[in-house]
Amino acid sequence: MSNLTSKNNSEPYKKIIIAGLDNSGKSSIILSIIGKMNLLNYLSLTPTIGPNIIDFESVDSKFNIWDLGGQENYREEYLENFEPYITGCSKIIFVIDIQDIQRYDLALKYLENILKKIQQKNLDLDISIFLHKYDPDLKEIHTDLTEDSIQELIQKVKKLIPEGIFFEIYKTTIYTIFDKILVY
Ligand SMILES: Nc1nc2c(ncn2[C@@H]2O[C@H](COP(=O)(O)OP(=O)(O)OP(=O)(O)O)[C@@H](O)[C@H]2O)c(=O)[nH]1
Ligand SMILES: [Mg+2]
Repeated sequence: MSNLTSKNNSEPYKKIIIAGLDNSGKSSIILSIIGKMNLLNYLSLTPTIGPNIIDFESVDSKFNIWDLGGQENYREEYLENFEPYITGCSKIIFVIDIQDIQRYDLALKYLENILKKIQQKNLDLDISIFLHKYDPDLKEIHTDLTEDSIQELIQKVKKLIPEGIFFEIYKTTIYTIFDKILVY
């Protein structure tokens, strides 16, 4: 995916950050959001190197989507100096791979660290949490994933989000042409 910079129109872009651990599915989600849903696009994705900014125009709005590649060294870099990322940002999408049970705690820690940065700045933005890879046959493949364990994860997420920040939690998957179900 290339960086596009088509700022030839005066209408402001809405800045959206999409963050989460490596391999959680962020770049795949972006392909779904921007409508590049052919299989080859998904299959040719490689781990994102640092931040990748994608300009996207829908019928009535324009967006800069900041895809923050989630490998550990990049995560540390962002958190060391988060200012350029959150400046002007109106929404953060935080992606948790629901199938990566072993790394829930690591994902939650990363979310917590990002939330701390937001609190320090008193920013006016909202947060969407995507419980991603919530594929149609999820519970058949992952018999260790029960409704209870998912509810527990949702409760942990809710606890982390400070009072006064608007948030929503969704189940998402690229397998049903991007299904998005509001769960809270
Ligand atoms: N089962 C399943 N796999 C998915 C889904 N979405 C993405 N994937 C797969 O997850 C892997 C990682 O996807 P990416 O979109 O590259 O993940 P990423 O979060 O951008 O990773 P980094 O760029 O390293 O931060 C790929 O093999 C995708 O095909 C999904 O909804 N379900
Ligand atoms: Mg990526």
